[in-house]
Amino acid sequence: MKNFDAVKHVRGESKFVDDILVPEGTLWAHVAYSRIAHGHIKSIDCSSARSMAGVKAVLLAADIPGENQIGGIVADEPLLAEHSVHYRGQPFAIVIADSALAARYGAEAITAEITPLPVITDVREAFAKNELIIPPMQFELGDAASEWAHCDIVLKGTAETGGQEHLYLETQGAFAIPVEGGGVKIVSSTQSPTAVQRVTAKVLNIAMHLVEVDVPRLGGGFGGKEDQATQWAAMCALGAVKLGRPVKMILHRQDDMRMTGKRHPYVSDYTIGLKNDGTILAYDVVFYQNAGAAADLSPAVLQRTLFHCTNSYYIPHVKAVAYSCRTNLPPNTAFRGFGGPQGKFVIEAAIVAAAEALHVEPLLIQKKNLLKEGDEFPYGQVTERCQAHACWEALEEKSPIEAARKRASEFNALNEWTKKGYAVMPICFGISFTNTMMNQASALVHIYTDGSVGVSTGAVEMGQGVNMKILSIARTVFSIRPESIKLETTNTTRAANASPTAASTGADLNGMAAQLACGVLLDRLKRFAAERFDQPYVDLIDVRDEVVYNEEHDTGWTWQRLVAEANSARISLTCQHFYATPEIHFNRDTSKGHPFAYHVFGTALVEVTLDCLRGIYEIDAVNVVHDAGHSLHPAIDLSQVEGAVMQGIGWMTIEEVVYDKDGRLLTDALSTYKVPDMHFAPNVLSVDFLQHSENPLTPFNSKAIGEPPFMYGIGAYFALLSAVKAFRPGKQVPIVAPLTPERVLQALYEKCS
Ligand code: MTE
Ligand code: LUZ
Ligand code: MOS
Repeated sequence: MKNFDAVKHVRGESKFVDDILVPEGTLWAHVAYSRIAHGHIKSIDCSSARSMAGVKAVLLAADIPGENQIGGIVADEPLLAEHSVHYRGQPFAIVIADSALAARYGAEAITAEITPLPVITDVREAFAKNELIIPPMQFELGDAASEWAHCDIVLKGTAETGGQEHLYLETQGAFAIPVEGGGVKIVSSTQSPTAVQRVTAKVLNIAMHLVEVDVPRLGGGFGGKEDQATQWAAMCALGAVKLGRPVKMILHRQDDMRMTGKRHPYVSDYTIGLKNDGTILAYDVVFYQNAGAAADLSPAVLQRTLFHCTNSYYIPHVKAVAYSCRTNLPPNTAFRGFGGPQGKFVIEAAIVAAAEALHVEPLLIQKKNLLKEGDEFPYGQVTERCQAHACWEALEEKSPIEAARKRASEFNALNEWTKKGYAVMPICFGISFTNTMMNQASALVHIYTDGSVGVSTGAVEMGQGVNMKILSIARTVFSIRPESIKLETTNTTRAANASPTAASTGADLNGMAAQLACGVLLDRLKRFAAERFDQPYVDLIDVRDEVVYNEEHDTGWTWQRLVAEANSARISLTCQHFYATPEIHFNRDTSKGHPFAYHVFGTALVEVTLDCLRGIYEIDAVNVVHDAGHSLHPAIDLSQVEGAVMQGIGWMTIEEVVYDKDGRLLTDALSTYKVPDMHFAPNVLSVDFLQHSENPLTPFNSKAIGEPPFMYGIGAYFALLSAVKAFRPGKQVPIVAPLTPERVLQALYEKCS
């Protein structure tokens, strides 16, 4: 089945928020934001803005009828700054005007007098000043402190990873229409319609049932719209209710880059202890997360860093501590991998350092310590259906690692100014929201009297193909043509109290709910048919390819006939179903439990070539064996892996988010923020799916795919590092990502201290 969205996307027919035909009387909103990273607001002067042509209103914190609060996990973030500002780009006023341009000019005419306060951008400085968002978190297995004595070598090190701009093609935006009774209908580009509904109701001081949120699709989210799409929708809703007119806001790219949070940068200190044979005995790690100026999703991200701090390895003694540190940067937020990549980077850095000390290839240590069935994670869960070795071995067969090692060493012996490097990157990623309560979803399925089907769930389509996957589930259950099924927009009145489409669980949770709902409807129809055909055993009625069979005989009834007859017999053709992941639990006090429904495994081999004169590089080949279970849609899953790999490589190599010491984003446009393009993509990006991987907790044994393959990109960093070391053997290179060409040149030519 082709992804039905593809044709519309290519023709430009898909409708995003900015494409909606607006009714007459629609107004446009634009935000005025702080140009200072930290300070007290003395006054805000809106007088000239208010008198400008086309400007209908300027709204400030005082105009909010309900709570001026958008914080999800911690209530620490106002919708509009009132007394103080905490980052550059923090909104403090909304200008509403009769054109987008007038609103923008209005916003530019607003001036704020702000008394500056000291600005912190550095995470270590924030930690030293005890600027913590939440108390520290800790995961512990065994007793690392007393294990060092049993190790042959013990190494200490530091590793840093940078931020990352989401760069969804569709910038943040929303459109709100006032409705009778004081309510509002919002079309939002959000991964979490329910969060938009909840926060808008709170801000407007109205009941949630007065706020309807509709999400047709997103032009990408990548986590950047899990929490941070809410504020723009709430602002539009505020304007719509205040002025009684529809209000629309679409952020300009540069404003979006300045105002919204990104992937969390981390600085981490580790100690790793091994035996001479490469067995890892103990690992101690402290993570310092740069949260930005408010909590947003940082505590959950921080915790996932701990969940994934040992990546794909079994380490018997682990102590991992994590601090979420407050700085004067825009609040950082969810981004594909959700803290997992930051955790995995550090253990990989530790293994590479250990390999150098033991004079072995890192892959020997990686393979030696790979998770096996029954191994315990630091959070107490035990591996089940562990595919770590299966993926590694399948990769060996597909693309022998020894051959890559030989290619590199032979090439490097012959070439002085160009060096090749390679790295293996195994992954293991837990699937479920780590907050157990969030692992629930619902589906509402209507069969119409002509046999066509409409499916609504809480899942948001953001390019990841979740609609197509749910469609294929419904099609498999009903055994009807895909054209007969439509995935409806995601709407809070059809799927209430939905979790965000995040944590890669969209297809798992909503797919299960849809499968159950379709199953109930089919069963109802079969029972009805059994009665009509005097068949005492319902199981002997079958619907296949839109034909109804009784004991394998064609009854002459089509699917359409069955549906129409059932309707005439007054049988309900609608079903709503709920799904909650069974068996999962987690004790937050002890940090032990069984938080994940299952784990996704995989292994990648990354090969690179480094130009040691210019510091630039090419990613030659990425070979992947990935565990997608029984893929619901192999073409979609393939593209998810390909996209995630490129996004991961970008994070590790050329994507560099830079703030100056005053908290000003210097990389606020695509001229200064570099992302991978087709030329940067590897010549070979080959993905094989692991065969025979079962996974009973999902629709048809599938596995979540959205985030895990992002982490293969980490292999690019260590492949490049190995090429650097081939040019300068023994050089102690600071482990700082991204490894931009500038950093490569420093590593290649900096004098040894
Ligand atoms: N793919 C596309 N094309 N666009 C996106 O925004 N988001 C990623 C991933 N793949 C994203 C994407 C992230 S961060 C997540 S959590 C998952 O998709 C969410 O969708 P799923 O749960 O349906 O896999
Ligand atoms: N969001 C969230 C997530 O709220 N909890 C999670 O565990 C998670 N994991 C990945 C991505 N988003
Ligand atoms: Mo994805 S970071 O869970 O939206």
